[in-house]
Amino acid sequence: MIALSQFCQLLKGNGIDFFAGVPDSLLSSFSQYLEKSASKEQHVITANEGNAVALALGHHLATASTPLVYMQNSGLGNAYNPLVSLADPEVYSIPMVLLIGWRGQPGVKDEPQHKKQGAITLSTLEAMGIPYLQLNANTENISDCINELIKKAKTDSRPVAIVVSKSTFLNDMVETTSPPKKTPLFTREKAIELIVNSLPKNAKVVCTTGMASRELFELREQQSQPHNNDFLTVGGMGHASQIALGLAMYDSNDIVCIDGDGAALMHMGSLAINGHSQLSNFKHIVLNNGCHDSVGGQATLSKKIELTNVAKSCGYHFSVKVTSQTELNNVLPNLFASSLPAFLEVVIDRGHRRDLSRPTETPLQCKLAFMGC
Ligand SMILES: Cc1ncc(C[n+]2csc(CCOP(=O)(O)OP(=O)(O)O)c2C)c(N)n1
Repeated sequence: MIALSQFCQLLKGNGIDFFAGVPDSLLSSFSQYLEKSASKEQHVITANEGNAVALALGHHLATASTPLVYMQNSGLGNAYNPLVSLADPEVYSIPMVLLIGWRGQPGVKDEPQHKKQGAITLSTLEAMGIPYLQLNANTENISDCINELIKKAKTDSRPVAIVVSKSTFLNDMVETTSPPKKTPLFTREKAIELIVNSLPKNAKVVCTTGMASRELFELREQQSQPHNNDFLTVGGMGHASQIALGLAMYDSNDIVCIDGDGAALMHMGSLAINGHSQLSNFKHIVLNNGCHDSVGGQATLSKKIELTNVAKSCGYHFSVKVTSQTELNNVLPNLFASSLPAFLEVVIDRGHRRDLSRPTETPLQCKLAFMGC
């Protein structure tokens, strides 16, 4: 494994001191390092990966330095446009280092949603003309390789990428034994249970990326309920509410989107489209734990903004925030009774069970069951 301290030292030695990105579980130790050592002028967790590239670009314009943008490879799609139509050497020619967590790497066991993205990660970078270095626990001469790659970014004034395999970094910098946490008061899992138990008859659920979908799947198993009313947005983070809207337009049942705060922020423009849809059967619930809990708990800004005001401004007719189980139970009937698009923010604690299982049905099986095929 590569000591995180050595890697960070190499970045520092190359003058890299500005970071923007969306967290990834493979890079969670790097996120912890940034949390500990970078000031808020040096590190921004952005809403999506394209934003991170744009922010880094702006940073370069202001300082002429070479920033680092980190992401999971599933975020490459979000980053693609500003990379090829702005940062590319044929346009503004901006030096930056992309640090990309390689989920779904061929030969490494991973979830179905990561397979394709993992298989095409290197060829996508090649098609984009982005020189890259693969970093894994066995990479030799990492100093030379990284120094050379960053030199290329600077001399050619272009984006370059470091593609990081699973279990590459040895976290030798951050205290890994966290202090004993108090038992969470109101978990995402509990919120999902209360929502599911109050769903109107025939309601369909579109659930967001990450642990929420795993928790929903497990809950249905525990309650011996079928999965055919649930669509799990296992990939495409941030798109659950538009999937729900697409459904709600042509399915008269109640369509309930269970969203995450990080996901809702990632493509917040969707709220305007949802809110103005005028659909009585569209219900949007954001479970706000103020962080990207599924990939390491890195902070979002969602507890610092009034999501209910955003939703109201975006045209949602009903927009309410609750902070306890009792409030949630009380408000759910009103949410479901709303005759225009309705929004509910549920403030919850961070954290999830370590022994949470994974969906045992394939995405294709789930889709067919959901569509009643
Ligand atoms: C485009 C994209 N970027 C990053 C990820 C990695 N990822 C998976 S879940 C997740 C966090 C989601 O946070 P939030 O919506 O707040 O839900 P929580 O995990 O807190 O329940 C991230 C960043 C991804 N799947 N897709």
